[in-house]
Amino acid sequence: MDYPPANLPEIALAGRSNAGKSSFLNQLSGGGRKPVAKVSQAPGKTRLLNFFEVPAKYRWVDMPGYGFAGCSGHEVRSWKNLVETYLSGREVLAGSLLLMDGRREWTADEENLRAFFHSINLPFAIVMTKADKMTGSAKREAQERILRQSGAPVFLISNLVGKSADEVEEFCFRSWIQPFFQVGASGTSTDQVGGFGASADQVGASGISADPLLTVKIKDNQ
Ligand SMILES: Nc1nc2c(ncn2[C@@H]2O[C@H](COP(=O)(O)OP(=O)(O)O)[C@@H](O)[C@H]2O)c(=O)[nH]1
Ligand SMILES: [Mg+2]
Repeated sequence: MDYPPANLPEIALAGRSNAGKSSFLNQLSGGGRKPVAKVSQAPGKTRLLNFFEVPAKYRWVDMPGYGFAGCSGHEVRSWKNLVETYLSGREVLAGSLLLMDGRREWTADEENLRAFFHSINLPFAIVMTKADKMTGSAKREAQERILRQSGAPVFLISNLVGKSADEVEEFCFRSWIQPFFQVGASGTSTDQVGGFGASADQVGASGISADPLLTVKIKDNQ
């Protein structure tokens, strides 16, 4: 597969179609004139990996959504091939966020992803979206339930109200991105991140690139 150069750490965004992945990236872009990620009106149509760079710091990788009711075996296989190849083979992958609508249940799809992250030793956190549509007690109940089911840190945010995505970005940066640079700098491992002059001093989402750097198309013949 033809990915961008392996010179920056990456965080993968996983989640069902319509979970709010594109909206999350748009919120992180800081309300610039141009949204960074297209918000989908036709769920399930994205069959690409989209790389969004926070220059010289890291990249978000928006992965195609899942939710396989009504999908053919071929579509499911293509999705699995693209996503699993990227997740298990990408040397600069630092962590993953699993986004889900806060009003939905933890299903077999989420459980399969959790097990896959676990099998490849990839740290991950859950981001529950659409908190603006939930009451206070529903929020507490859902967050506790998903915490139990996922065994991972859980954030509950709204992509439409306030700046709650910033808290998630801070967490990713502190937990996954900074350690990645520190390991690279000490020369103990990760040769591929050495010497490219990137700085990990601060979160830089406002500098997120306006368009995906590169998209990787799913192969249609598997
Ligand atoms: N109320 C509300 N709607 C949201 C939120 N996040 C996303 N949406 C809406 O959910 C739909 C799907 O969002 P999108 O970002 O395209 O999801 P994606 O398929 O995961 O990229 C769009 O209509 C968004 O406006 C949120 O936090 N609150
Ligand atoms: Mg999207």
